[in-house]
Amino acid sequence: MTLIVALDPPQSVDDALEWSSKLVEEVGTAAAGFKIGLPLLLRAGLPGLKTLADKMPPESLKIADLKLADVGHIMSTTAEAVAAAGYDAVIAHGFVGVEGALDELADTCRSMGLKLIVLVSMSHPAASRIMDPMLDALLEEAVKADAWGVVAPATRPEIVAKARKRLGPSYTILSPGVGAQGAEPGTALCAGADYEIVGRLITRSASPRETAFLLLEKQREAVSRC
Ligand code: BMP
Repeated sequence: MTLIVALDPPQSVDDALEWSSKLVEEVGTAAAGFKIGLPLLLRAGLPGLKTLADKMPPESLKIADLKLADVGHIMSTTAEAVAAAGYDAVIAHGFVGVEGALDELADTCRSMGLKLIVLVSMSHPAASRIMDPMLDALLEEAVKADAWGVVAPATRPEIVAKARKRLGPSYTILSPGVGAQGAEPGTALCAGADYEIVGRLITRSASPRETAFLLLEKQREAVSRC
């Protein structure tokens, strides 16, 4: 499976936890995993995130995307909290670097059995100007931190390809930007990603389950051609 669903509730939804739980139930094992972020944490709280994690299929990746970017002990404390709530991966910004930041977080992740995912570029336009000139350095930090994987944008598949070339096959690459942000399903997979992270295309569709399966089919078609 090559799909991670981003559970970002719109502000218009009354009960963000119910909205997310329904999506988890509908999409189920069509997704390899689910990603939560600040919009859901702020509305459901940590107990809500725990309730949600318990509803996710046991084998699914449960990613806490809080885009950590702080000194080591603060990121570590945050990681411990999300691990206790049932999540098995955390995302941190690569730009904070290893010494005094990602090194401590990496130790905590190891001791808690958490996967560390380092963000090395982003899917929005400004990232190509601000972050991409630092791509090589950010990838080095991810390697030095012994990350499990990195985030790289489906909207700029050449960045995904560069990341794969530098990291080799043993790292996991996760790519957001498919659907609402314009990248076609399969674009990032063809460039070397393992998973595409998809939010609104699925979560705002009339039939999230059907849309998820359609997307998987489109990914398969694209991969068969690349
Ligand atoms: P959507 O498919 O609705 O655009 O959602 C994309 C998801 O991926 C959001 O949860 C967002 O926080 C995340 N994301 C992103 O869009 N670009 C990045 O560079 C990094 C992300 O984590």
